[in-house]
Amino acid sequence: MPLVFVALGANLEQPKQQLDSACQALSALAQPGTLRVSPYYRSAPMGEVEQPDYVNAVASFQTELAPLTLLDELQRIELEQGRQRLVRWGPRTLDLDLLLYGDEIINTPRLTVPHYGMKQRAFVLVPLADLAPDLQLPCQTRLAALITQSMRNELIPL
Ligand code: A4P
Ligand code: MG
Repeated sequence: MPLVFVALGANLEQPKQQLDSACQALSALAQPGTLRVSPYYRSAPMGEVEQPDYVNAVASFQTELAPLTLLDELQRIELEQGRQRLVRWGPRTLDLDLLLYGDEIINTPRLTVPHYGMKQRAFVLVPLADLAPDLQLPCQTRLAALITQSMRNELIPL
């Protein structure tokens, strides 16, 4: 059964609680006993939109769900936690991005895996490495090779 990694981000309405609730919801998608969650980090907002700091983390679990079914479920959880899609890269109560689905490379109109931005984002790479320090990406790059000290300095552990 594939091991999947999901990035969590929130910067509205008690972001830390949003992540706690999201992890509870993710546990229902996971094979029992397989859900792991990284430490939470505070991170400055990426992008041009002025908005509050984010709380970010990464979760991993094994699942029987096919990729697009998993995406449906992630979007359902976002909506249940009050997500409104107003501005791209704008503030949100909860963002769940599918980072990795086993070793699969997926390019469909609704789903790109590995997630397109993950290799550049400290708030994704650092918690991902907390869970899986020896991970190798489907492109054969070692995760550890992508993480710099300045990326680590960008994040404040909560
Ligand atoms: N989609 C395609 N591939 C995926 C995937 N692997 N996982 C499609 C999830 N969704 C995927 O996403 C838009 C569409 O992407 C979806 O309909 C899905 O079919 P969205 O969640 O509706 O929109 P978005 O999140 O605003 O856009 P995007 O491009 O996903 O934004 P990002 O890249 O997630 O950036 N700063 C900090 N510090 N921390 C953050 O977490 N997040 C963002 C959002 C901006 N700044 C941030 C953070
Ligand atoms: Mg998103």
